[in-house]
Amino acid sequence: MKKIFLFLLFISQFVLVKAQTNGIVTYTKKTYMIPMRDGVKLFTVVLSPTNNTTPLPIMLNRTPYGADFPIEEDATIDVEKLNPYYRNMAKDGYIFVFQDIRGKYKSEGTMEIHQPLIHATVKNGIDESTDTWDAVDWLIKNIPNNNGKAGIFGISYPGWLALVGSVDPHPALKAASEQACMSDLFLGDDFHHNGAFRLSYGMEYSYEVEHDKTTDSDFPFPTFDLFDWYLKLGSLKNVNDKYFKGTIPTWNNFVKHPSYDTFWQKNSPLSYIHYPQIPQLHVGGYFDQEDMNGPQLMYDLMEKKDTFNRNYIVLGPWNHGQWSRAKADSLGKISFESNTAVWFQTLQKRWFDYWLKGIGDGKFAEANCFQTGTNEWKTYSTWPPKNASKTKLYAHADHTSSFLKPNSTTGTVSYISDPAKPIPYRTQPIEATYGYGSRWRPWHVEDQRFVSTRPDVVSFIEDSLTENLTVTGKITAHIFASTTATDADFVVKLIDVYPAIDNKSILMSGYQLPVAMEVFRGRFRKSYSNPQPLIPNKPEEFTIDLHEINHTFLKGHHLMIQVQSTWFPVIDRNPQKYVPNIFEAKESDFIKATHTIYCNNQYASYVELPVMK
Ligand code: PG9
Repeated sequence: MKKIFLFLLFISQFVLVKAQTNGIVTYTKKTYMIPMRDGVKLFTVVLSPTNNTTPLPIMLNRTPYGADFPIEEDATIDVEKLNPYYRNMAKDGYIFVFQDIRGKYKSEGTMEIHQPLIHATVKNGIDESTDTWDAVDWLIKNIPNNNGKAGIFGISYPGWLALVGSVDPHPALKAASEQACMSDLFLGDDFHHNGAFRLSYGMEYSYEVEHDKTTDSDFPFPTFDLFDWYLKLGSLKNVNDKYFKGTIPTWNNFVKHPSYDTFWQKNSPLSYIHYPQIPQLHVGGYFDQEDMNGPQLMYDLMEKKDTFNRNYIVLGPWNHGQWSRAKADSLGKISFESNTAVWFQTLQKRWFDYWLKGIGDGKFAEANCFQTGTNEWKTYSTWPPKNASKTKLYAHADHTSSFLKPNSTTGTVSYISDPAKPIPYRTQPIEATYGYGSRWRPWHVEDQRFVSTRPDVVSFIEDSLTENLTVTGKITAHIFASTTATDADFVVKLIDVYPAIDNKSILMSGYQLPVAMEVFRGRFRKSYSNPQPLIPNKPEEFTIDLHEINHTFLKGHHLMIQVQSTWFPVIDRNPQKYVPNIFEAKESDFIKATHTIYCNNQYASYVELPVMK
């Protein structure tokens, strides 16, 4: 997420949807420098309904991406020009507050990306939770006509800020909605997935936020298509040697902490978030290209201790933050057959109206999870639902997959993985992540036919389904594999293959939609903290969490398992020769290797599916 999105957050006049306002026609802008407990002042924009005299709740959004927007102090803005994300709330009256976090844009202080909460353990410790507390305290005391209640919401980094802002909250903070927060930056989400480093994202994002604290910065790439640029970059040590020169703290941390050491463990919300202290609505997208894990893991974590029933989740068919747009009826070529953004924004309003204004009966479904395939919203009293039965989809050596375990004692499938010829993770050109024309946002639903025929991609396809098959909950791959080298990555995809002639939409015929996919870095198979080399030619089990989905494979479609070992440049190249720190690998450490997937009775590779009865 970056500034361009935040800009839209404020003035989306290009997507006007005319609707009846409930009396509120304009909002007035005021700005403040709000003092924190250590004297650092944070730049804050307040939008209040013009000439409001009714006590209204405060909705807080804290951000590293620039809270200000280009209208003058005391100027008014037409309610219809506010972002659709919260426009329906604005029409009924809220006081919206946008705040630059310390160290970014117009706020004082210093920042480094995503620091852990420390206030509970360090005397006089300051963190984003205490800053939220101080901001709420000041707002409640100083903003005219507030009703003494505040809510906090946000997407991505602001989603994480909503999550941590509701830890040890100010008594006036009554409800929160973390949306696409990140859960653990080593195990999943933005910077690493299962220990594999997200190169293009990690490099471009850390530069964006930390190169110049007063703005967002685009790395000055000399080419449009970055596939070759990243390939020629060679070893990751060249990033600091040639470009960053040690000036980007988050990059330096990547280099210093190549495994799940105490730095990452302390940094992880999994270590400092325990239970929902106020009502929390987690919101996530199945196809979120940045923070797919966070909402699922945070819901799950808090749910274990949700004694007051304050913990709720919404999962939709979305990419990163897509629910905040005016329209979300499709992603790439995948149609959702309804405007899911409007559906969500209506729920979001109901949620905050209840907790902050006392409107409604407060009956919210525990889980609202869109079902892709059938394209229907479903509600569940537990998430994932308990009535799914775990079913194994096996890979067979003849490149088929089926629910039957292989009989043969010998089946295997091998391929050569060459770090010099990595597989693109999406079709070229690989535009800069947030650059002009970037197709970063829909890549999770890209048709996989562009790689399926490569010799270093192996596929296992099932017969066409004779009836619909609904898979709801966590998908886990169990891949038995070996390599001729001493390290390897395994990318596993569960793919919905559309019929050769799709009568529903002929243009979708044969489409290969990845409904779940993830990478695993082999060295971490036993421990993320103590990586170990693979033993050449020894089959081992790699257990890979492919996250939660809710998908119906329609009658006539096929299920397909696909495995490959490079996903470039979103994932850095595993040298395949084990070295203690891949950020310091030499060019000569990057070697070709033959990887073997085992598909036999002794070592049966499979993907476990929670199939709904
Ligand atoms: N995904 C972004 C992020 C990066 C790193 C940490 C937290 C968030 C974002 O969109 O804000």
